[in-house]
Amino acid sequence: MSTIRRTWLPFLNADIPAACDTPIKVAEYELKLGCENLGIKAPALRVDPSMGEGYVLADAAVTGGGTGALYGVYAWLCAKAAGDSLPEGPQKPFWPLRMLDSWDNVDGFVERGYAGRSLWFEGGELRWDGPRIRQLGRMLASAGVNVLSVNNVNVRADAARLIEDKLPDLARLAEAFRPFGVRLMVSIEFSRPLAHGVGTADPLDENVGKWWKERADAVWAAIPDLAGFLVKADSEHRPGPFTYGRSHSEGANMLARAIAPHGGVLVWRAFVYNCRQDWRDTTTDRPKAAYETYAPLDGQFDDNVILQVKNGPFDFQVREPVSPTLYAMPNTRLAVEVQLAQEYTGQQIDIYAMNPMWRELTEALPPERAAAVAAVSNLGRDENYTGHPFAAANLYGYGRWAWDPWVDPRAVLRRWARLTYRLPEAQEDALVELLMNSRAVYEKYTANLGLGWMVNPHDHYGPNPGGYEYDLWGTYHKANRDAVGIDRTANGTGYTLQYPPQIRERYETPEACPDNLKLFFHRLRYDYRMADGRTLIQRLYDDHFEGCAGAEAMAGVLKGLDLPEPDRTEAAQRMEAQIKNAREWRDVLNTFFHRLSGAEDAKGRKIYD
Ligand code: GCV
Repeated sequence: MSTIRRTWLPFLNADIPAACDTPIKVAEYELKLGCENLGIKAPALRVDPSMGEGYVLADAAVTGGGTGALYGVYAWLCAKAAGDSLPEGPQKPFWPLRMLDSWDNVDGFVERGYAGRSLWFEGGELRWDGPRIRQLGRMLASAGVNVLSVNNVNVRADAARLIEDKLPDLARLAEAFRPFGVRLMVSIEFSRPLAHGVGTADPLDENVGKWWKERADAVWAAIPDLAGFLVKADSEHRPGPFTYGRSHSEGANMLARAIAPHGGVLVWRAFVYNCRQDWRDTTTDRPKAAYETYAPLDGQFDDNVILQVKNGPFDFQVREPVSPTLYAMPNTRLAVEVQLAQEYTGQQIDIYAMNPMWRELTEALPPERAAAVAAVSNLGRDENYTGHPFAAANLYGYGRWAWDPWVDPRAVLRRWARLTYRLPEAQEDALVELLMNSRAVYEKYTANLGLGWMVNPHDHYGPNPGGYEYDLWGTYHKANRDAVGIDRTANGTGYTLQYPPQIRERYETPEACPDNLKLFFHRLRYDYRMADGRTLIQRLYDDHFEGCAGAEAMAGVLKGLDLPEPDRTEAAQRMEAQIKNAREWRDVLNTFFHRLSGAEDAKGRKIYD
């Protein structure tokens, strides 16, 4: 018997019967269970199919379309449980596709997974625990996530079989998630026709198109509501149209046409760059790559193609400017991709709440620019699903942000904290502030002033300022004894020229550029004077010391919280690891810059020789 681990829905403390096989039946069940546990009178549940995913809440009634009724029930219960008033007027999601992308391999390993093995793959097979999947369905629906991509975008041979002989198993998984309004998506291998004797994967070859069309017909016959295919092509050694001298619109459109008759979307990732760069090559600047590949193709993608662009031009660093590709393609359906998996942001050991970061994204990029949103999942088989119990706030918060990109991050974190823990008021305030500041703290000890990539290569946890410096990945900071950073202005690599003029202006000079991105856009001398009068080197030292002290202060706050077990122990153990990590970052980065610059810390703190 698997455990129903408490989440942000502790009042839904029993397994949902498998017989609840539609969103309406789940809604009825949840409403009864939740109201019983909360000791309140259940409202009427009314279904109005014309409302789709939307709903209207009143004290006495929840009204919504099929999935909307389910969303409405969760919203109603959550508001009541939190002691908040019900939202007024019709509610509906901003983005119609709110995707969660799992990077699960069929052998059970999760690429960049920090919460255990896959929840649905093991030993090459699709295997899952019914109650756990239903609990996950409940979590996803209550957050508002409606698409789950099940397998890693790096599709290895066995995973390609998900749309072949493993299709019946995939159809069963789709069935398990369907009552929660969650449609599956599957990552496919662009070159797969080769494995079936087609002889080429050239997207303009008639037999290739025919092969994919037949595959799509079989896939949608088995899973009629499959959301679509997800593709990583010509990226980090994955096959793609470039092999055949074709463009990415030609590649994507071929696949899109195969699935269009079934209403599927073809999500094509824009994570394309030269991952075999010579560090001596100063003419290539990796952040420019996606724009160079895709901006010229604007308007050339079919209507059912969605180009999925990472939020920043590099790769989910702690802080990056918004990817210029997201401003450059008004005639293409775009999805913004964020990463819940804390690959570069503490690996679900260090606390890092993401809603404040997503809100900054909303402010920088009008949400209307994107047609959809996607997040790399932070889920795994750990009993609490997310490794760190607080990482659940990022799953919940992602759903809330995808529903309403203008949502107040503090309100989201407070809602999550209150529903999950119901702490005394002062403790809840302390937890919310801890979460709100967690990214700033982490940023200070690992990646201040926009300096990313000083991590241990490949693993991406812990400091290693030289780790990527002479490597192939195009991620250099070029620190020497005088200066650090890359000049990405018009006089440098020209990266800033990819932005519309009003955005470019913000970055073009070191004076205009916000501090938190200064060393992303500029190469500055250590004696450069920041606006507050400090030298750059002093600011580097100060931030590393302050970040580490911030982590230590978080530990003090955490100790004062009456969290229930096992969360208390799990959070405390991870906090200890976070402090060790923060000290390591502080000392390694300070020593690195001290050895290079020879500059003393104006405050005389300990910097190791
Ligand atoms: C799935 C980064 C990660 C890879 C990931 C890749 C991607 O490079 O380190 O693990 O591969 O991004 O987004 O495709």
